[in-house]
Amino acid sequence: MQPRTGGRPATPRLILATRNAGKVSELRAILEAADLDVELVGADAYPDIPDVKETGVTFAENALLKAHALARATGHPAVADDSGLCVDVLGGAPGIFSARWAGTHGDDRANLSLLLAQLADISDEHRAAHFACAAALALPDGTQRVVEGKLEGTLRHAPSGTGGFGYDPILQPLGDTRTCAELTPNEKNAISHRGQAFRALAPVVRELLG
Ligand code: ITT
Repeated sequence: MQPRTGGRPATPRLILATRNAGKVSELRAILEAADLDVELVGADAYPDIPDVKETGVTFAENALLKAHALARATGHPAVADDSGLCVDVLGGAPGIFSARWAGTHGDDRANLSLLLAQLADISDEHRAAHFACAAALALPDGTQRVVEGKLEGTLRHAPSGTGGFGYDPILQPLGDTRTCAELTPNEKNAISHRGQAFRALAPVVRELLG
């Protein structure tokens, strides 16, 4: 049962476990498009809560770890996502290590250069890769759900485009001639792993919070 204010159900608060404002806007737009009345806030609204160590070995495990930690700490439902690039010829690596592939967390330029160097001798036909995303919703009582999204493509030999972040300049989605870094934000959200996972989350939010 929702708490009531002035006879109307209070708008439930949903925390997104990220300090990335772009992710918060993306999920907010998707929840609004699904006509869901929730107050979405990023982890920045809770600066005293420490970041969670990503000790899982799958995207889903890491997303669940982050979502549960935030739900427990805030007493509100929480969403977390974990994503990365999986390269077929590398057996799925960098995978969960995507953000720190070259050693320093979030050094996009070094990560991309290292990956390109590792794949230098690999021909086009063996350069299949995909972005993967798991998005988890956890409630303070321990209830949990996970959904996933995937964007398949091939890896270029050199970066192209200035949009996006991370490995966007080298992933060319199947069926397109541009890299993700050459797509507009709307074009990327429409096909991206995270866009798919967040859209799959909307009915789950409705089921558990609506
Ligand atoms: P949080 O603060 O929300 O955890 P993050 O950037 O550390 O964001 P992500 O799980 O979203 O963590 O992504 C991990 C890495 O995977 C990221 O640093 C990129 O290298 C890569 N990656 C994920 N999504 C990507 C995308 O849409 N385009 C390019 N690279 C992506």
